[in-house]
Amino acid sequence: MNKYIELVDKKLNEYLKIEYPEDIFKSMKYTVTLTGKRLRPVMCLEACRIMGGDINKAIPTACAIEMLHAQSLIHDDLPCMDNDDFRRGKPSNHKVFGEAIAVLAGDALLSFAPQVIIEKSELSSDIILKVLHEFVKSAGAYQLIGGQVADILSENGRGKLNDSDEETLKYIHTNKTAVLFKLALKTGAIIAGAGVNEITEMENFGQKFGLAFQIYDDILDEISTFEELGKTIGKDKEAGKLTYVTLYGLDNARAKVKELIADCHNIIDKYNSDILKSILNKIVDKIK
Ligand code: GRG
Repeated sequence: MNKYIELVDKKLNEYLKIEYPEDIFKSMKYTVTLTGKRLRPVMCLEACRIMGGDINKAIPTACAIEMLHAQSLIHDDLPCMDNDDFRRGKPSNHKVFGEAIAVLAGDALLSFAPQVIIEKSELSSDIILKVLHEFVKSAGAYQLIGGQVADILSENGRGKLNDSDEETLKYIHTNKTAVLFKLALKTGAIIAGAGVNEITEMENFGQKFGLAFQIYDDILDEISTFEELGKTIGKDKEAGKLTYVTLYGLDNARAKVKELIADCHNIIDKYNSDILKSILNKIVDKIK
């Protein structure tokens, strides 16, 4: 896992060159290169490896997905959204560069990421097109942006899907969080040339993992510390946000994470991936 992270960090630094006007490139690079867990690029590379592919071919896509993730964090922290002053243990992007540059840095990452996939991938144009299709679908209003909008509306109990908290919560978790894990695992498998069934298995794994990860994130928002998470805690409750914890309580949330992680193990056990297994185990260990 550390080898993957080193590789991704090296390439992210290489791709994000600082040119005139420096502020925008510095702002883009700031959030992307701050220390994060790098779960999405690691999952992309590992999905490629377990499907028999060459991980070097998946590196541009893995980095592009981390850029998309960083973009969503920059915009999520803005005063008009979650209004968070800290991210990854450091001041949020807009606190360092100002709101105008932070908005533009997010926008710029959103267009630079697919550019990296196109320019840096040593893949056939057929595979690049498939990867780009997954990328733009995931980032758009039918998925990531839709998830964020439903999340914002939930603060005031508005915009419920079918008037149901349960359905709304599943929509938010699927589109705001699971989407990028699914994108990472699916594109890793596509780059490896995996078959339809294996690609679907990776997508199912990403969906279950994403739901578990968002509930885990919401549990940590209640039980963890600023020092451990690197961001302000307890904000969900304060904002009256719809989360698994606010809806069902901590004990039920812990039980749900364990159930989803067990499902994830059932999907990937046959692939013998120590990396994916250790990610799953860490999630369960942290909420004990
Ligand atoms: C695509 C234009 C466009 C906008 C995106 C702002 C937004 C719309 C979406 C926000 C989505 C969001 C912030 C989801 C939270 C997902 C989540 C649990 C993030 C934390 O992930 P970690 O813990 O973070 O993997 P690190 O820092 O370790 O990478």
